[in-house]
Amino acid sequence: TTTPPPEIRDRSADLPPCPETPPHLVGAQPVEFSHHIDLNEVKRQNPEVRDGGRYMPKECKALQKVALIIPFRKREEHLKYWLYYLHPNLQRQQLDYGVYVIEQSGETMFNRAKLMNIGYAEALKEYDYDCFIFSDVDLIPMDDRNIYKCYSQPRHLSVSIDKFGFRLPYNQCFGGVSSFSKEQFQKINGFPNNYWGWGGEDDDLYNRITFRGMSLSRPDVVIGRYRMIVHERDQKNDPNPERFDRIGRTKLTMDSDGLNSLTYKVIEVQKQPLYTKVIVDVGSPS
Ligand code: UD2
Ligand code: MN
Repeated sequence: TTTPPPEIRDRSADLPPCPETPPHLVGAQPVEFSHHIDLNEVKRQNPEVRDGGRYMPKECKALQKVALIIPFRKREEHLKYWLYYLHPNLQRQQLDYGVYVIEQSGETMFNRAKLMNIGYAEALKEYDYDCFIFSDVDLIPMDDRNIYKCYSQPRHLSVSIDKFGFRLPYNQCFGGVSSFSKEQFQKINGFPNNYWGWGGEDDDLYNRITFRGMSLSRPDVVIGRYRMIVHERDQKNDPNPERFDRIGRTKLTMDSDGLNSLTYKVIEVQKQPLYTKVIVDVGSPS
């Protein structure tokens, strides 16, 4: 016989595929940041989320395997809200998903884009993900019809943020939350690794998409509503003075700076109840 024993068979293999439109979505929902979040409580409220922040629906076979990548340093409170609001959403969206918090160790200048590339590489070491959501830790969707999956084009999900009056600040804006299939992400060679400090890396990513002949997909401004937790600019994330020059050179740099030139050191991988934390040494500007 060629049938594997049941214990090594994929539990979801015999299930019907999940429907294109998840049946239990609630639509618009209130989001606020005044109450204190206890992660033990969040864990109890999400009993089906397994250690490391993994979940897959048991009623159907998920349409996509999604890794959520969050760049992180010293934003513990924001992360609590993110986990509190997103876990219930992602389960209602019937995704087979895992949450990866990529923490930059040390006090060097923050490098958001490189942390995203590292998250992509580390998530793929664990599971055969086919879709990657890159999300700031401080952005919470206000509508669960904004599905955290991949589309036929790279997607900008955070189109309508309270901080910007619920509209796009500029048309090429690509910051906040985005999604890429594995194929789309490889096609652009991932994020640039050489943006240290605040700004520009999201515009470089936008350039990469257009230079590879792709376009952006977006939800409408109602479904794409978000709240951003109010915060000051962090230490060691000062505006990058090189950003304007760099985004003018994406075409020349994108083939040699990205996934194919990524180097870093993993310091520790922690399986927390609601997420996987990967602490990394990203190096310093070269
Ligand atoms: C904008 C963009 C963001 C990024 C950034 C420039 C939107 C909605 N957001 O956000 O995607 O392009 O500008 O780099 O357009 N972080 C930490 N610890 C730190 C510093 C940063 O965890 O010390 C992480 C965290 O996930 C944070 C993200 O990096 O949300 C972006 O940093 P930010 O929130 O300070 O930047 P912001 O709000 O201007
Ligand atoms: Mn922010």
